[in-house]
Amino acid sequence: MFGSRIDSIGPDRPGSGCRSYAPASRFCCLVTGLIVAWNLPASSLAQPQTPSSERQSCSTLTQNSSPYASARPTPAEVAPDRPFEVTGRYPHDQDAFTQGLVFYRGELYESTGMRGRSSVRRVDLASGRVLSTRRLINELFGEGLTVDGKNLVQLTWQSGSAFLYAPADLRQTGTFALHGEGWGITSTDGYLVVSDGSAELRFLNTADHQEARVLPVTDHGRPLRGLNELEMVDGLIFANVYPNDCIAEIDPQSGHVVGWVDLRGLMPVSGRPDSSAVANGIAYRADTGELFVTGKLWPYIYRLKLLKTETAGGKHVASSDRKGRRLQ
Ligand SMILES: [Ca+2]
Repeated sequence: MFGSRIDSIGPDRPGSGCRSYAPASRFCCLVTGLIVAWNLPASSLAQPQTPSSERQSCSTLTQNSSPYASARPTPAEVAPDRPFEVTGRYPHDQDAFTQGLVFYRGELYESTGMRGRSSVRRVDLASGRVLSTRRLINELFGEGLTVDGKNLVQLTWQSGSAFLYAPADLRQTGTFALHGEGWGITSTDGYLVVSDGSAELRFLNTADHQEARVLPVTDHGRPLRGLNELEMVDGLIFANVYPNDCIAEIDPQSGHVVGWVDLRGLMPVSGRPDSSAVANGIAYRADTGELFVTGKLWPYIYRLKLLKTETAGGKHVASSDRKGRRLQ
C-alpha cells in the first residue's frame, strides 16, 4: 500500500486515507485524530507517474506551455519544489467545476463554473455535502472566490461583473464591475488580488474595487502565464497555473516565483472525466497551517501539510519541523 497509487487508498472516511509526497522519507497517516509518523525508505514514497529523471519540473512544464518555450529554464533556474505530506482526503462533488475555494470562520466555500452550472456554495468538508448553494443565472460563468473581510466575493469569467454574498446565507449583497476577464481571486491587506489567465495579477482596493497596482509574475525572468485560482499562504500568493497541476508560490512584492507545490500524481489522470479536470482550488487554514486542494471535477479534496525546507547540497529537502506553518 505504501508504494501504491493514491487511488488505491481505502474508503473515503475523512482523514483516513493519507500518504506522503515529501522527498524526505516520511509517511504520515492520520488515525482517529492521532498522527503517527514512520521513517520509510525514500524508494517507498516515490510517486511520480514517470521516472524522476524524465519528469519535467513545474518551471519547465509551465514555460513549455507558453510562447516562451525557447527560453526553457536551465536546471539552475528551476524554483524548488515545496515538500509536503498528504494528511487527509475528503469526498468532493465530482460535478463541481471548481473555480474557487476558500475558508471563512472555519467554513468551506466553493465557487463553480460552466454556464448553467455555476454556483457559490457552502460545503461540509468531511462529507462533501453541499450545505447551501446560490446558483448563478445561466448566462454567467462562475470563477474565483474569496472573502473581503465580511463578504464572499465571486468573479465571473467574461461578463465583466463580480458579486458579493453574505457568508451566512449566500444572499447577494452587492456587485461591482470587473475590467477584463475574471479567473482567480484572493485577498490581503486591504486588497483583492485578481488573476485573468495572463502573467499579471491586479490588486484592487477592497473598499472601492479600483485598481491599485499591477504585478507582473515571472519565473526566473520569464512571464508565468495561466495564473488561475489564488490563495494567500503565509504572506505568499499561491496560484494554480492553468492547465497544469502545479501551484506557483509568488512573492507579492517582486512577483517572482519562489517555489512550487507540484500536485502531479495527486489525482491520477485515469480517474478524471476529461482533460479539463486540472488542479484548481486552494484553500488555506492559517490557524492549523493546512492547505486544502482540489481540481475541476475531482472526486476528492486533499489536505496537505507543507513542510519547512532547508538547503542541503543545493537541493531543498524537508526539515524535521513538524509545524509546517512557516514557509522559507
Ligand atoms: Ca482560494
